[in-house]
Amino acid sequence: MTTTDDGFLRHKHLFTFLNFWDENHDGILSWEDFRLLAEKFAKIQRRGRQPEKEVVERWQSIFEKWWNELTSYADSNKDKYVEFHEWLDFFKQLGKNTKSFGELPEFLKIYLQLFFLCCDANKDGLFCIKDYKKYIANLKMDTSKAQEHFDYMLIDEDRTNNENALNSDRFKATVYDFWVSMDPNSKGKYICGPFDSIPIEELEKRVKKKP
Ligand SMILES: [Ca+2]
Ligand SMILES: [Ca+2]
Ligand SMILES: [Ca+2]
Repeated sequence: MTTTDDGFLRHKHLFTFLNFWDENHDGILSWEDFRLLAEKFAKIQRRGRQPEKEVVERWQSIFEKWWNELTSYADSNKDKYVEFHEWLDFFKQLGKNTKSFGELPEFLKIYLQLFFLCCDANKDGLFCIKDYKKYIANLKMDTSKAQEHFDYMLIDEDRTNNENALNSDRFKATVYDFWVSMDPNSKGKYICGPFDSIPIEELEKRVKKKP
């Protein structure tokens, strides 16, 4: 595959689609994935202990809303599956129709807030290199370039105002950039992890069509 801008967007999204959302690893998104993610988040909230029924139910209701909202935008053939091409079209459209994270659909704004809270491991309201390394290591991703990738994301504001860290707005803007930017040199490309540590061809093999 050649490195077209489209290939770059595909590569980033294949990485997150398969590693963060396709929880049952069947190469396609369905309610089953979101149900499993709700259980996973309930367990994270209880720091690995078996979560109480109410905690699981609360997460399920959040993820149910997210699933309904995602399918309302992305499930273009209305078969209750979100195939990868539908997912990618959804983010391409967002890139055309929005200018910043503040204009995203509600569930993605909530997701960003939650993602920031999860990543800010020491809860100081900033995302620093230690938080980034912890995040990469927790997800068992390649940590060898974490420092280099983190430095790449920083802008002057992060360096001068926040001692080389991203505040929550900067974090959200950077994930937004990851989601929509077609520019292979964009600053946000490593915020979700070293997507290019896995060749795109390898990721493509894991994507499936509806059974
Ligand atoms: Ca799945
Ligand atoms: Ca579909
Ligand atoms: Ca922090």
